[in-house]
Amino acid sequence: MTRPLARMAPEAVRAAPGSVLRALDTAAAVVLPGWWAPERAREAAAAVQAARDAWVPDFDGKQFCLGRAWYAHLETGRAGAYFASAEAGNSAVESALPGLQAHLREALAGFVDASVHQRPRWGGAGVHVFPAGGVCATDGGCVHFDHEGLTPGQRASRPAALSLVLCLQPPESGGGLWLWDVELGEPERAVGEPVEHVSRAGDLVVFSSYRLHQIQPFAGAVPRISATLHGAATPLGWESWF
Ligand SMILES: O=C(O)CCC(=O)C(=O)O
Ligand SMILES: [Fe+2]
Repeated sequence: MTRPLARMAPEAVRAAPGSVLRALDTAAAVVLPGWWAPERAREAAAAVQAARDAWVPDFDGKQFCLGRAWYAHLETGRAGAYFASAEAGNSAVESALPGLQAHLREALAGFVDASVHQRPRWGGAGVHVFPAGGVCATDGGCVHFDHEGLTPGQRASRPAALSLVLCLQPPESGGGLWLWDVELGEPERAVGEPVEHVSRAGDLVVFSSYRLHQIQPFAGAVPRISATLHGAATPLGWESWF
């Protein structure tokens, strides 16, 4: 059986700390339509585009990042560069989008009803830019779990771990997020149909970082821009990184 998406109103979620994490017991993802007003998201997307000089190319320019994305650095042999420049990345995000990193950390704290601290020396929330006409647009993203930032201890103990994706600029068409009813480490079995959410500017999607997902191909002349934060439960509240 395919797990459904749960759509929750931002006001209801703000009034009920922990409700997003609880909903994820049975949902593939929680969608918070209009977490930001569309104008706020559009202004943020414009600020990201104006900060072009601060973008870092990932995977040879298939995608770009404002801030530093750990998985992209890890997978391309730049782990050292990640830690050497995480602070500069955080400053670039803060300069283009003041308060975004703290905002997403606070949002996560409400979703799980726990304190959230930024992992020392790691990047805070950052922004992915998938160019119009690029590889992600034509082929879609890779099918993956968001597991790269989990420590070896977390891989073993498997604490709750969430990914937050805030849509700043949707593409003109396509570019939805597919999520499967498959979790990291499950024994191999037939995979059912995915569920899809096609975000509008300002929508926030929250899902287990252990859940298989993929960005769909997209069309049009504008890049697909999304802000992301990852978090996991620890014995002392939650920690977050990007
Ligand atoms: O932008 C999105 O919708 C998801 C991005 C994603 O899956 C990732 O960066 O790991
Ligand atoms: Fe992902």
